[in-house]
Amino acid sequence: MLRFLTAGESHGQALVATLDGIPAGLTLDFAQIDAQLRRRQGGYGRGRRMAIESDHAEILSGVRQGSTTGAPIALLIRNKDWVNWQQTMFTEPQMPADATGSRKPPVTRPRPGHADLAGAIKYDHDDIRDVLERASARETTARVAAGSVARQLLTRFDIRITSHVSAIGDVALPPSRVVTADDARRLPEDAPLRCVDPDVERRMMAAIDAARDAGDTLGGAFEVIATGVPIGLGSYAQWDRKLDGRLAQALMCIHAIKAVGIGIGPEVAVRPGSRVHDEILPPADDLADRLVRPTNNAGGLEGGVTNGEDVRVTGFMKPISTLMKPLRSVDLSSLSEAPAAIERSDVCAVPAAAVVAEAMVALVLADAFLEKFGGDSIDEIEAHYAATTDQVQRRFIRRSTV
Ligand code: EPS
Repeated sequence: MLRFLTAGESHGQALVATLDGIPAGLTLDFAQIDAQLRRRQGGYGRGRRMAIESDHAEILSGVRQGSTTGAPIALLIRNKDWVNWQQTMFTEPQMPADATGSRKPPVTRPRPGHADLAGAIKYDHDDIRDVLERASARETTARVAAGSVARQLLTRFDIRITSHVSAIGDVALPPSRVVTADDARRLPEDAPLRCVDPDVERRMMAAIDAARDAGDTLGGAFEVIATGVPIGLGSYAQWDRKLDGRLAQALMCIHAIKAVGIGIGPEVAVRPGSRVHDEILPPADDLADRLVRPTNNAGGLEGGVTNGEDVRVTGFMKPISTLMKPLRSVDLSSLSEAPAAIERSDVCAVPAAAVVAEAMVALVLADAFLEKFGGDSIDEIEAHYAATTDQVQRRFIRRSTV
């Protein structure tokens, strides 16, 4: 229902996203898109590039006088750094006479863990820059812009998405700590790492400082929480309709994410069933319109279908593969051993990845929402949504009070 593609290189002119399938009649708050882009740029441990950029999305199509028209929405985010790279990244056959910046030598020493080696072989490039420019996590700025539009559609139906950072390297929140959506929402946007425990956050920052001093990098984990998600998004009926599978793909395809957990995630493998599955209790009182689930280990998904509890998805990120103290590698031009290339980079980008993951979750939930309640205009969707919500509530309100 909802599709998007991105294009653009890290040091090219701009990133673009085309988002197709947003219904007509959604009033868009442009400032909200930039606010999400700003959140993605933050976080302790980022490198100097973020001081250059101040991402802003220009909306090129699909919106008229502030409202979506139902046509594809094209978004463009210019790279401010482009002025420093034109002599290296020009698209014309010959360098334009007015190209600014400098001419960078070819990159020939692949970084272990990066797309460099596999990409250079696959696409038959001698200069690894042809790989790394597109493989760069800079691309995620386009995802966040597209995700912000999806998010505004969800907000219209009171579905809200937040996140928090639960681990940086081996510094983590205690496993017993359940972070609520309200805990995460209370975090200030300019919090250094967006961790709900200030002591743990301080230790996380110290770990990032130590990694930076050692010329090393650090990964970590974050959790995305979506509230207000109606029952019945996704389906158990076919493998590619299971929403947990779709969410896992959406997080797994973010740069450097190596594992995804739903609810308590990998912990399900070690606990007995009695401590994994969330019991089902009757409605709290005669007017309550839903059953009670005292725990949410399932992360809001059973059988690949949302069950009305908060959707909780955790992403596990590996350390960034550009190391200032480089690992051993091979110079592809001579095939001799050589230290991996060093590009300007971040020491840790886990808080940024959490914001990207929020955007990806928004895109997947909006897609599943449109599948269930879809229509061509917001009014049509609102009517479908109201009718279904009413039907579900009627099942649970005790007959004596109806
Ligand atoms: C990245 C390297 C760094 C990061 C970049 C991702 O960029 P640069 O090489 O220009 O210093 O800052 O992330 C972003 C630019 C961004 O917007 O998130 C990489 O190699 O993946």
